Amino acid sequence: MDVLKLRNDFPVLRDNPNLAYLDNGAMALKPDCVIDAVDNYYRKYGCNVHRGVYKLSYEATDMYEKARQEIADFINAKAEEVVFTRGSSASLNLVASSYGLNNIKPGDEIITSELEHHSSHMPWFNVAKIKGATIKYIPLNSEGRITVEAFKSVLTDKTRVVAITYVSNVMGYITPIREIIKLAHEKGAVVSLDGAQAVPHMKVDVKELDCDFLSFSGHKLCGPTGIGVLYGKKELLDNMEPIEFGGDMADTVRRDSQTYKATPYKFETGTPIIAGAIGLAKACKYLEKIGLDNISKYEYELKCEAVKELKKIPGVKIYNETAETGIISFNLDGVHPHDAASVFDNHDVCIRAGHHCAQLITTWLNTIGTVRASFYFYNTKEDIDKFIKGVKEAKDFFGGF
Ligand code: 7TS
Repeated sequence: MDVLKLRNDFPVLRDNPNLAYLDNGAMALKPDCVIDAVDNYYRKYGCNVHRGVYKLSYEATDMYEKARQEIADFINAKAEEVVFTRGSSASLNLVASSYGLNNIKPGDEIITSELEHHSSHMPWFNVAKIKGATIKYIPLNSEGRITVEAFKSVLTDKTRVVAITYVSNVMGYITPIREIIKLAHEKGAVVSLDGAQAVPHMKVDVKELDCDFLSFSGHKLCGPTGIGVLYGKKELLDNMEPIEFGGDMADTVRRDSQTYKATPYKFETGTPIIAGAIGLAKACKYLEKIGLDNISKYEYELKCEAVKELKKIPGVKIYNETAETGIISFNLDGVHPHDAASVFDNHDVCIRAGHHCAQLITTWLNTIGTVRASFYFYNTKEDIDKFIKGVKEAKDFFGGF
């Protein structure tokens, strides 16, 4: 993996050579090939799909459906199992609103965890409230991890759904998901996996995992904003009701009846996110070329190097030293995470601070928030140097905690 060559694919990095972009957990930067794919659609096609009876629209439809197939290949799914959404939040909500509201009954149990992003946990909290079901939290171990043993301790015959993250956006831990999915299936429960922080960084194969649903966002894997994916097993999607109704998803509409198109179209109401899908397919190809295994290995190395340097600075509390991914969450003694982040900004280091839309885990950590550095394949040792310099300057600035 030639990182310096790869960096050159990114206009933001070319235009800002001093920038250390370490906010990849929030969003990844976009390479030329993705921007060009979006640009090409708007310049050369710019028309709608699935409805025009003219060549230009047929071609745009082909591009859009080819994108679906390529994205399906990326996660080893079938094209009809890929529903385009606005992003992870929309995908996770779709599962809860469609599968959840139609299948959960009073007394049923939904297992989730305190490592969830709000978008994974809150839709099920809502379902539980409406349907009279119970939410059960997997007890985290002393490091804040989900273990298989802890999962077993909350799994019962009443478990109907497991809504769980694959990689935590705050702690960067990888959930032991294969075992959990197997155990959940033995009880007849379905698993809604939040892949927002996993799919961009490691090889994810839905067939191998046997997950029932997988949600992820395009913008975190070098794709455009406004596009995401809900993967669902075909037999589940086929039996689910749409949650939005109208254009393009309808089959027949009469005064006293309405029917819908087949999966996945029945979930894609209105004009779809055409440029987004085309750009996302290009991003998947781009990442595949680099190699997902190379990406995860490299990010982990960067994280280990940064942790080693951080540990030399007194007053730095790292919350997730053993994370297997490229995410570091930490705080500086006595310094509000947002204050620390503004010092980093003065040094052209982009990081995120706060609760990261995961208040259950920041509460568990007994803090109002953390400072988070999150790496991607285009980050370098120089970025780490700038980051560590930022930590030292913050320490000096706030009075050498
Ligand atoms: N799930 C996880 C694990 C996430 O990290 C995020 C976004 C989402 C769901 C929601 O994704 P969206 O594309 O619908 O917004 N996480 C973050 C983050 O950590 N910093 O900014 C956004």
